[in-house]
Amino acid sequence: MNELENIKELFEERITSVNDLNELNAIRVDFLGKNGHLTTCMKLIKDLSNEEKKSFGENVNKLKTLVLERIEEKKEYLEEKEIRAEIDKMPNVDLTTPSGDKRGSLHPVTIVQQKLIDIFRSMGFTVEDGNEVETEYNNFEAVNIPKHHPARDMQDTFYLSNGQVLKTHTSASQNRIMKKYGAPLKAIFPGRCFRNEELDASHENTFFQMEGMMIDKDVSISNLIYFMKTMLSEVFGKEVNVRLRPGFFPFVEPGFELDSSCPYCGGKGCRVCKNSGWIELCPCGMIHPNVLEMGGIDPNEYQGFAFGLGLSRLVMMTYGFDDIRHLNGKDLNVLSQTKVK
Ligand code: FA5
Repeated sequence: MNELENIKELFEERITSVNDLNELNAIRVDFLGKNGHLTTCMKLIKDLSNEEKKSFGENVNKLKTLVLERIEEKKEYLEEKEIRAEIDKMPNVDLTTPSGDKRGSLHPVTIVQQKLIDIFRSMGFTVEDGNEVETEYNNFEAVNIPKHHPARDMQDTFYLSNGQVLKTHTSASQNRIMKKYGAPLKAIFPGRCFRNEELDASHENTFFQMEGMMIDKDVSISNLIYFMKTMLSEVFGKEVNVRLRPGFFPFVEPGFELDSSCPYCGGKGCRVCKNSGWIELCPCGMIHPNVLEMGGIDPNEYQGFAFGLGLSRLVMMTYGFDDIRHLNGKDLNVLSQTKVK
């Protein structure tokens, strides 16, 4: 017993004065190593009488637990002390201050998307999240594109082994949102879309759209024109005109391509509008009765419009990028929102 008390005293003395991790390791070896004080005590147990074995064994174990705990505590303390010493040696810099010119920035898509969200929120629309991986049903069937319908060819996508798809358009969320809110509803849902495309300056395999839907009693094409004109005038910071041309999408009837008068030349003709005075911006239309019905909304009672803005292309136009691929690239000129010409 005396022997154990001596070991404990010696341990306390050494652990209290230890100053670095090497010294701590030496203590561990001296007490718990192969020939350490405590290991030697353990070896003695076998030669004791049964009674002595029990109490001595218990006491050795208690001391061993204490030694292990104290070494662990000290280790944490010394490690932290070493890190602090390293930090103190470093030049006096505040790692939390922004780094002047090299400061990061939001991605242009995020900036334009945020602006659109603010505009639509101010007009009473809710903002919804969409999935990037969708069921084939939501992406196609629920927007009136049954299996083997030729419209599927316009949006070739990536099929996953579980039968789901990378969504080809934000319209894939229409069905879920109708089921979530029922009618009436006013919602926008921006999101990343994927298509198996030939890439060029205006086609990416990964790009952003922003969808919007308004469903209520007596909604007409006039409402669609009003909201689109207001949104585009806000985005471009000046009053623009819009015009509708016929467009085919199985999920709207009638369907349109909506053009905006060119905000850069005021309609006179320039490089951006390819001298036509108009820019093609936003496919849209009145929601097809089948689509409303599949979303659980009675088409005899409610009507609605939907649009699918090409957000990446709008960003290109807003910032003057000549190639959509900059948006998924790592060119710092793009990420810091300077014009790439
Ligand atoms: C659609 O995706 C329809 N879902 C839009 C819609 C919604 C119509 C609601 C009616 C009602 P479209 O395939 O034309 O339509 O794509 C819409 C916009 O997304 C295009 O005008 C274009 O700006 C953008 N877009 C389409 N494909 C790409 C691509 N590969 N790269 C970049 N932008 C693209």
